[in-house]
Amino acid sequence: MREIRGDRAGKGIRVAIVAARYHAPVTKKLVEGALAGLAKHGVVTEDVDLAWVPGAFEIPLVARALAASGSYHAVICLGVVIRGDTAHFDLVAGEAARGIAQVSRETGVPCIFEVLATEDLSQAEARAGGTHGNKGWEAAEAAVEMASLVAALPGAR
Ligand code: INI
Repeated sequence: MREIRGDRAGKGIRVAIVAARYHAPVTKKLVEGALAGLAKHGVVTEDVDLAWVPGAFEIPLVARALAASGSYHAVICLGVVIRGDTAHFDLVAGEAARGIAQVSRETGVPCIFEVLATEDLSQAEARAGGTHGNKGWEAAEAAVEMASLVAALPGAR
């Protein structure tokens, strides 16, 4: 049996981050966490690009363009959707999740989903450098591992 694994050696891995400006103070913390996590795992700053979109609903379109460009080994999607803020919470959060998953499968480029969907602002803050860690950092680790795993799969270019 051969076990196929990714690792967390990020040197040479090019990453795009798509971040939603909605709830910007929290999303910025996620971005900071992602950048710190990428750097910790050896991804150099010159190999990271960051695109801001208005809200989580817009993430899939930009993620798709970046993933399809062939310029990146992984795309990290960051946003914050808070149930209390909108009647269309489920639509925004659902479309972001569905769209990002679709981009990943269609392009073959790992798209990491860290769009927080929480009941209130304090739950989001807790996951963006607070008591529950920083989901941006976790996204960075997932991006590096998935980029390495996809490169190790049979038939990988
Ligand atoms: N976008 C978010 O990223 N988070 C939210 O909590 C949110 N709320 O509450 O509505 C939100 N809405 C904007 C949406 O993502 C689009 O930008 C907008 O509908 C324009 O297409």
